[in-house]
Amino acid sequence: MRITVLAGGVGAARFLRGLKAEAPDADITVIGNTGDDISLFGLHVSPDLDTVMYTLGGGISEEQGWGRDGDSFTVLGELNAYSAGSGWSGPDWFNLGDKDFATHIVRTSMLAAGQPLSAATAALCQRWRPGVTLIPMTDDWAETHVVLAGDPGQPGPGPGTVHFQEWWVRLHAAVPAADIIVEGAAQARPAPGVLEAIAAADVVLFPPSNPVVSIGAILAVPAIADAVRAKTVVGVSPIIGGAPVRGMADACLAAIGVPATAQAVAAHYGPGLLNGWLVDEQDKAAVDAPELAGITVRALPLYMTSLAATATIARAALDLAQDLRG
Ligand code: FO1
Repeated sequence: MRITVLAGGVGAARFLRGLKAEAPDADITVIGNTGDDISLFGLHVSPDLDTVMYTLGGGISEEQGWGRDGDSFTVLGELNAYSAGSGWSGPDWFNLGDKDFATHIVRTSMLAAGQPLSAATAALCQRWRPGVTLIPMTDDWAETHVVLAGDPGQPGPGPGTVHFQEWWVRLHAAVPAADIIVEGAAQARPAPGVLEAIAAADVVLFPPSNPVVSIGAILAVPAIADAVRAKTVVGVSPIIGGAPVRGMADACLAAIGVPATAQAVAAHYGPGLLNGWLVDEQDKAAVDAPELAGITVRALPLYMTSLAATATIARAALDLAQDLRG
């Protein structure tokens, strides 16, 4: 069975562990979000690609959901020491670990040698062996930026726009966002293998990733959205009981005017894209919601509290896809 998954960070990576356990013989291709990517200290950092690679490859920091297990932060401390008072300064709010730096150095050196991001990702996966084919959504530049909401009482230009990571990590998404834009996505081409993996898939899955900055960023690449629309797509709600299970997807949804409910997220994707939708039992009202006509909704426990629980969710997604394909 061929499964293609559009993946963001932590939620997707944990879901993929369950999917691999539930379908060990499946050929799984993961299309990873690169809108989160950021250049720091001259290095290209790909947080969502690394979270999938480390999680499935066994190198993830479990408590953080990002970065390497058992990492130290000596290099970052040294960089910050140079920032103080010298003519140079670098961000001190993005915690890059010493082991993690090696990943960004390998990636950046391959990019500097003219290799595309997809080749660098494949090279890094040679070490981690995640058990899936991990392909970035595009090899072109595409970056998620957040337009900060100005103070309605203040005339003049708003506070401006920041890189998603600065909003997410430094500002903790606490400053309201007026909009979230994936710069460059409209011109970006799918990376080699992306369209083929979508076309060849028996099912395309949306794991419980952030619908705006993860799944939404991948779908912002026009050719990808068009290819996905032609397939049977089953999604897993990242929102349970009106709140994101993890992260701050509600702040992202508010930025685009979508309520943080399992039903509203499915309606946001729409029946032209989404064919099946799994919601938690707390949201079972979505099963018969007229707003979701055209989308088959099923309710079951959605908390990924263990590998077995996650595998059960993955099984439900595959079964729904099977039923939808007839
Ligand atoms: N997220 C944080 O909240 N704080 C951090 O200091 C942080 C560092 C970091 C370093 C490498 C990396 O690959 C990811 C990192 N993240 C951090 C997560 C990152 O912001 C992700 O993009 C989000 O979790 C959304 O996927």
